Amino acid sequence: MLFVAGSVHAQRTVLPLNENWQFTKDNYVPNESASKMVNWKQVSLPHTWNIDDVMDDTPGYYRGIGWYKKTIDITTTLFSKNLFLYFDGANQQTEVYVNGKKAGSHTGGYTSFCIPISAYLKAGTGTNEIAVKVDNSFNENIPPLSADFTFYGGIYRAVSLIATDNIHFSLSDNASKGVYISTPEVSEKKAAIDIKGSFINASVKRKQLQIASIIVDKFNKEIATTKTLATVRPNEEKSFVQKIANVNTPHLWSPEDPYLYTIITRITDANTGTILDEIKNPLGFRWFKFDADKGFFLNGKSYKLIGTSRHQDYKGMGNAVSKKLAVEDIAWIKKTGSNFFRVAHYPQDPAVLQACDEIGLLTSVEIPVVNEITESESFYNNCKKMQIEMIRQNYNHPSVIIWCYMNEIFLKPHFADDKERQKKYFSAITSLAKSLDSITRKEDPYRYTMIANHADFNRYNDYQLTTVAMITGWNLYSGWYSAKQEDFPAFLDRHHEKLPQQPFMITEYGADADNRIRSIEPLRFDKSVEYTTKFHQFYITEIMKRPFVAGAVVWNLADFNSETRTETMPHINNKGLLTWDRVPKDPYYLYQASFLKIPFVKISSVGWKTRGGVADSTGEFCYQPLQVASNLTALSLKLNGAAIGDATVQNYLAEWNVPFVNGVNHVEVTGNKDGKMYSDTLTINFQLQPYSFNDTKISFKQLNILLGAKRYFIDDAIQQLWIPDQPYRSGSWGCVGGKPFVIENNGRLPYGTDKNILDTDADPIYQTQQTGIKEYCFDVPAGKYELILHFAELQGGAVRVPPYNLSDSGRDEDNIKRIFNVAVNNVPFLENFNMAKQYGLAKAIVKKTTVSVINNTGITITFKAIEGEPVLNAIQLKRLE
Ligand code: GCB
Repeated sequence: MLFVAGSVHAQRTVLPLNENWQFTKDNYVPNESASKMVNWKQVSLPHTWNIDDVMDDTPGYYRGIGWYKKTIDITTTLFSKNLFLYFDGANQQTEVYVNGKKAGSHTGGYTSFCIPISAYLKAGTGTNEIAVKVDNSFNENIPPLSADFTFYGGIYRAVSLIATDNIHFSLSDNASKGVYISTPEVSEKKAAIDIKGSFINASVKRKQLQIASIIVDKFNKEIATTKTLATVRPNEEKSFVQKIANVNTPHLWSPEDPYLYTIITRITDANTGTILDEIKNPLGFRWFKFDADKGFFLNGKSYKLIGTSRHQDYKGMGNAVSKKLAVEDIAWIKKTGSNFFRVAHYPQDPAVLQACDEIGLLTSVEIPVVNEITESESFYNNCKKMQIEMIRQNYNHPSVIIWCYMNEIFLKPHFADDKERQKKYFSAITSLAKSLDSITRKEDPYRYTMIANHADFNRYNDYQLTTVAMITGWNLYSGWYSAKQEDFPAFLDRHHEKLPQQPFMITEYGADADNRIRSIEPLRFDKSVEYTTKFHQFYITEIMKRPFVAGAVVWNLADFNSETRTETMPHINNKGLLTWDRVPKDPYYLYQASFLKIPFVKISSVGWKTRGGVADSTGEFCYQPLQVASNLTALSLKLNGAAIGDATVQNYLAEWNVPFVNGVNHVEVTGNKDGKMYSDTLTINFQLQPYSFNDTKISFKQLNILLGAKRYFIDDAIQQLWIPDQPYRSGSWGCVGGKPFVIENNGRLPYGTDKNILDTDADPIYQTQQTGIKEYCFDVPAGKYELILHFAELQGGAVRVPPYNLSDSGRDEDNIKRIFNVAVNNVPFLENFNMAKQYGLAKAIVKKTTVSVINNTGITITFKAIEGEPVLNAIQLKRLE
């Protein structure tokens, strides 16, 4: 129910309409009694119906129709107004019904839309039903067709009811504000402002009106005003143009000082003086340019654009993220020391750009034309409509400097088997790009245009996608998807050499880091945080060396859902500097160290607080690396009060090999800048494993071991630490025989598989394996032990290829027969064990037993092949008595 308190004044009222909606996936016919059988569930907005099914083990998620309905009260005062429903966004096709009649519809999941509803309303309490049909089915005419993110369905942004006077600024212009502000001339000395817009007279009378635009500063002090008189006939829509030519010594807007004026545009009845409608817009004075040699300039000063992208997605919420959380994300970006935000791959909640204006982040915004196109008029028209909606809805944000309209559009090249046809398809993309570019320049001559390409330089260049837009964007992943990091600087130099006139920026770069995975021997695609930290360090260094690189954008601010992904955290893209629920990973701190202008010292391995490892031969320590991100030159480290040593900070990182002791380790790092001390501390809980089980210094409690892996895994759900395997050593423990499982002919994973392991969220426990294992031994002393063996059949079956995967064409793995017996201290434990047959492929299998060890015989687990090679994925041993 919507209650409108008190009177509604002449100016517009905006009432939030987010509570008490009913939702169903059943068939519904608005306002028909036959629909009474529908099962409704009460929800509030923002809402998506895909929170759970994008995370389960069943591939795919619901892409279809959902209905929302709600009853609203329309008081007589409200009834006399012009009423509109304003949707911040719904994915992706929406039809709006009022009292059973279709009032409007919208195509596209990422731009706002506004539906006039007055004609369908009745005055009264509880008498008006709003029903909204939302459909997120695949539609070949609506971008995005495919992408590395999830197309969650629902009214996933806020809805409001706008009530205006009969005379109001246009609400029918692509859900824009109806008023467009631009600053065609800005300098330190003076600025000129253009105000354009249109208004409507929906009354039956001819009216004489005054349109005034008033600029006020931060303190609400009037700076300049312009007024225009207009006469409007009944039902006439009229446009207006105003100019304020001389704002002297404007306070400039910049990331360091995001000073905003407000521009109030007002319609007044010229005869009575009543204010009929009023709109407020932010106004920021800045000028900027891109230069192919020197990069980007704002207000005459050289800037390297540094920032991240972001998806509107959060753990447990899908894309139905509140405005508050969206705004917090903007603060996370700003706090890296960034000055830029690529709003990719689609326009986001209106609160996002407002926050960028206020906090001081420059932005580029884009429509979701990703990976591929459909060669149809309908597809082209939807792209154009989206581009126009995006520009008009976001035109007044001073933070926006670039409009973008395509991302990696050659990633999924159609017609691979028909080269002639393929050329036509590519040319169709070029003409779509040209028409989107020219629409954009016409809509907004004051900003730049951009396309984000992937690293296939020649193809994009051959089809002019390097030069159609004013700036070329490159998404570069050398050292991640492709093997060699050094290809990254080489690519930058190549662009500059081949296209010396064309400004460019790196629109994406990044590597996955699963915050639960750590490694002392980090390798590409092991998903360890350590690999990714080094990756970013290398990239930052190369980016900063080259003035012609206008900017660089990390992919991504936070981990996000991409339903088709598998890997260590199925359904999640782990390229975030933050986790999905916004916990900073080590590289986040590297960015702070690199770009914050204040002295900075932070133990960046902060996520690796639960550690463990085998003691060295002294039995007292285990050496492991610890990283600190800092912009100081040198730092010193103490462990439990004792000095460990000094380290020079190199490219914003300092590293120590720390002799951790069993139990609590207090680490303190300090540094000095201009006579001032800066420090950080961290407490690490280290589970030291005895060098030899006979060692009396440390008593053995529990071991959790990953086989065939060089990584540590912290199962954060239960704070359990898993350490990598070691070859068996007498007096200790380890594996005998076999080798780590590696996917055949795979150019990426150094070990293990990337398949989703069913029935577990701790996939890394099962994704690696020792193949051909003969024995596993623990030379433990007498006692009672719990032994748990973890298995999964990693070999066999077809592997789906997610849409982002370019050089990987998917695979059909050979199914193999594997039958073996397992015995524990010669007692049969598993017989004729056939994982594929008994459990299925890639399924987590847990086998538990207790073992009593008498005397010093230890525990020996033997694996005997019946067919194929025996395997073991992980093993746990716990002392019970
Ligand atoms: C890209 C895409 C982005 C993906 C990213 C990745 O190039 O533009 O949508 O998420 O790579 O992580 O693979």
